[in-house]
Amino acid sequence: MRITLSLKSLAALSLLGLATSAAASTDSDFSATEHLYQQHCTVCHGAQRIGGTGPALLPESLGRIKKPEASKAISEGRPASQMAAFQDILSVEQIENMVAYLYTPIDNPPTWQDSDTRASHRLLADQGALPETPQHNADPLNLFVVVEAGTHHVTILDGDKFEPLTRFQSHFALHGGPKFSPDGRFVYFASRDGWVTKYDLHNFTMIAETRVGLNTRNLAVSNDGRWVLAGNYLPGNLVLLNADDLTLIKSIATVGQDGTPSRVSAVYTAPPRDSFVVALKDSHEVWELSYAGTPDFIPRRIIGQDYLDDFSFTPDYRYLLATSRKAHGGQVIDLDTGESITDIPLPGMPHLGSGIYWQRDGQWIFATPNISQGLISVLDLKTWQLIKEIPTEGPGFFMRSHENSKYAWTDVFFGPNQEAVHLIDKQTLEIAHTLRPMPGKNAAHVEFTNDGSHLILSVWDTEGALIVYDANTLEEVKRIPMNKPSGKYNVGNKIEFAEGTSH
Ligand code: DHE
Repeated sequence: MRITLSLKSLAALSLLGLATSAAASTDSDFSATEHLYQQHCTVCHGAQRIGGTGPALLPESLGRIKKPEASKAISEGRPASQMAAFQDILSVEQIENMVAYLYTPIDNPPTWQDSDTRASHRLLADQGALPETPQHNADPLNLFVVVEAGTHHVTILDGDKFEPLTRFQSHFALHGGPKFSPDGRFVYFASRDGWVTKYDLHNFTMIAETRVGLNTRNLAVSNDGRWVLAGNYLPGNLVLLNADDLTLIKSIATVGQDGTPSRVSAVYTAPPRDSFVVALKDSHEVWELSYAGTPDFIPRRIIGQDYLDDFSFTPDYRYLLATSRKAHGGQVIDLDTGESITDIPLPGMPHLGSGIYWQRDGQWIFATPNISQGLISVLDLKTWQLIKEIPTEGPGFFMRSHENSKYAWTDVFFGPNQEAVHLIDKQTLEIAHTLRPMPGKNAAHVEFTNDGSHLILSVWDTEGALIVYDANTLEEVKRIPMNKPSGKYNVGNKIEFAEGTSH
């Protein structure tokens, strides 16, 4: 039931900076719900519900989630996210009121236009005046870019000595892998609240920043180093930037061919195809935007069998492997022909963006963690047959390996055993070792050095650490205390699109 707000409650809301017309059952319910939102939700979802570390909570962004599902997410939390369970904190009625509130449009929905992007742009250094060679003594291809989620900082680490070289503040809640210029000199970050930044790893200097939207998914850099493409949830669009200085080239509204506006699930570069590949979240479409020659960035639309939340490529970038909610499994899209193959046997909620591939008996295979079940699915990339399901101590988030390592490392991010990390033998497909780097604390993301001799693991805790292991003996080499270190990215591995790392 939609109730008109009293002037008093509108005034109270306006004091809170929230012009809204939420529909709870009465004015006082509404006001109470509003306070509950402020108390429990703002820190992750933003005061104006436009998202922060958590997604935006506006009717526009909740379109694909039915109300009972939203209610369940509030009560029980959400796997694979920081979303906590509120069933012991809020009553059933309070949760229902919250759902009604979230599905009510706000009076002045926040917008973000090209003019806002242009106005936000800042050039922070004159790139042309900076030295073109590394102004440090470390191997530039063995640097690690470490995202410290707890403090919103980034540390640049020497990957031979495992010593921090510099540290700087980032925008709020960096998410997804930072991406690099093809020579490894520049790194580009995207924050959940829409900021794209460019940083010079030769000179340890921030070059430029631009805000491309209110809620951003991730970004990709073209293989020729000329373009940056960011994908947004809010507004639902792609934003193309000049990679030199991050000035806006154009924004492209992500509207399906049937006219449905869509958020962007993810955008990646496909180097052998000279193109960006984009998955739309609210339409069954994959877009390919070529950046070869003098590109017009008009998307080629490929129609999938189902929504695509995230995806992985095959090693030759011909096929894209995505989840399919309809088939309760996976769908494979041939990027050359645009045709789809469905019924790929992937149970639960595979986290395909974290999947990795390697060779076994001369055949490419692909393994993906699963964020709802304690198993790793292993597929043959030629036949798309499931080779094995490897049981783990709980659902996992990330997977990593290196072509010189015999193990694929995977965490147990969710559930009571989150302190564990499994090392899967890449040939026998058995768990060869289970480590518990800091008992009681969440062992998470792993990244290898460029030569694969060592790796760094994040212990995701306010009193967490980076732990350096010898990749062969599995001995701990070093421990660097850190507040919630999340992803780490080795420059060489990333620019080589090395086997075992993320795209
Ligand atoms: Fe991520 C990568 C989507 C929640 C940490 N995550 C990605 C990518 C996507 C994605 C599409 C690949 C982008 C890229 O590398 O360019 N993540 C999602 C979600 O949809 C999900 C489940 C819910 C959401 O709210 O977005 C989600 N992710 C999380 C978290 O809760 C994590 C653990 C903490 C955080 O920072 O929010 C988290 N995601 C990461 C990290 C990567 C990532 C560290 C990069 C991994 C890599 O090795 O490249």
